[in-house]
Amino acid sequence: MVKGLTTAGLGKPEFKLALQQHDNYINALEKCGLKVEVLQADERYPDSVFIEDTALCTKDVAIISRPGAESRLGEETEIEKVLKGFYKKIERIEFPGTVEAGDIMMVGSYFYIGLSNRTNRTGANQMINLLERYKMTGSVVELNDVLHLKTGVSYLENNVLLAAGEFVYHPAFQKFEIIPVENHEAYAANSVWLNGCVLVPEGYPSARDKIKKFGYQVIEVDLSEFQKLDGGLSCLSLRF
Ligand code: CIR
Repeated sequence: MVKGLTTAGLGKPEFKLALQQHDNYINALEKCGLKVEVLQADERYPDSVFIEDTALCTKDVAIISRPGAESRLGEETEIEKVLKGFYKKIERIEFPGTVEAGDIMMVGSYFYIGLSNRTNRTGANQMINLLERYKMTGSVVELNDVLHLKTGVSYLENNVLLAAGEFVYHPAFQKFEIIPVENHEAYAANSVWLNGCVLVPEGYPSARDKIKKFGYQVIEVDLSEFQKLDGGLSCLSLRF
């Protein structure tokens, strides 16, 4: 993972510390009541720890994505093999479509799909068509400043949306009650709601306190070594 893609300028991750942080992340998921299956490292793909990008897992179907980053193409084939053990129905994004599922935010049966450097319009349209085949739907959101949609926005259920930067006043999201994350804490905008708990990256006290004020139980996880690779809290797991 130390060879993963990055624009963060925060230096190389410290591998041992990353392993510890990964263990703590798993413990936090389990604390929220999840059963966790940990996959073996795949040394061919330094970014494969950011497993969220490789598939969209819905209730009835898993949709295997097709990474927009060249070096990540192939990760999805491995994940498909694993998801076959959990899903009867598997669909796929096909060439020339690209989708990284970090660009997809689930709000019930509605999915917001970020158009980014990694997710193109063809891929997003394929995704929406597939969702509609399974009685779900979605729409696209254009991004300007972040890697993936969920780098800057997270749905915390109960009509509450945690948002930073370009998403705080984005017209697509004004129907939600927005918890604004300050710019210097923008990394915390990628938090995850799980069974009523919210996992928040450690080191962002203002965001943490705002989320607490909304009545959520908060669990903090230090992910500094993954942040060095532009990865957030949601990216490290597929949750279904
Ligand atoms: C990448 O650039 O693809 C990885 N270094 C980070 C991916 C982060 N994934 C995510 O935000 N869902």
